[in-house]
Amino acid sequence: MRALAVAATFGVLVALVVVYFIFFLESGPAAIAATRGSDGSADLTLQTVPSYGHHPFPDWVSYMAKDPQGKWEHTTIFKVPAHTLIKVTIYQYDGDSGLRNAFLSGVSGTTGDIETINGTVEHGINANDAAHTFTIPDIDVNVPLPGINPNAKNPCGTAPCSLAEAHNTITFSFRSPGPGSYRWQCFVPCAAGFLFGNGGPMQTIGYMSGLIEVS
Ligand SMILES: [Cu+2]
Repeated sequence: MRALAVAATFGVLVALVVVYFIFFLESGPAAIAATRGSDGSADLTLQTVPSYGHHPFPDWVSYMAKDPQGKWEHTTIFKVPAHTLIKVTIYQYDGDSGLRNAFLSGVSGTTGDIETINGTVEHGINANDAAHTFTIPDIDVNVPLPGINPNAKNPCGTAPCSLAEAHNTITFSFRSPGPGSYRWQCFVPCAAGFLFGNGGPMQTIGYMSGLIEVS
């Protein structure tokens, strides 16, 4: 009887571990592909939202990405071609949280080391004005995204946000590296309600971090 009980308990534990790994492996968001431009470049269109507004974490900040059909998807995994100019547009709808390290308020790794913010060329922003960053550490790309005016009358509530709601439009380009999987993330501690702003969406793929799959 004792051997049987031990074997049954062991079997249940093994089954739970298997289920855990299956959920872990399948819980990542689906990847979307960059749209190929006629000039050989590839386009990525993203938005940063103050609250996702849907299950399972409606009040978390998040990135969203536009798929080639023009539909907003809740993913942070992007497929881009290797050694290609990637043109990025980010519609930023969130208020500022500020950067702890002002170094990250400067633009690096983009074409000309610049970003354009609502049409104006900038080499960086005031560290206190940052809502999020788009950063790919392995290839030194860092782009700070300024928060919206705190007095804006039409802030976005639920993702995906629309262009009629208060936002900043940020554009920049960078050259993709060789094939591989590159981590990217936001470096603003923007996770409201978490210890030092760094839990929840800041440590969950699909919200404030993701992968750039280069092939
Ligand atoms: Cu962020």
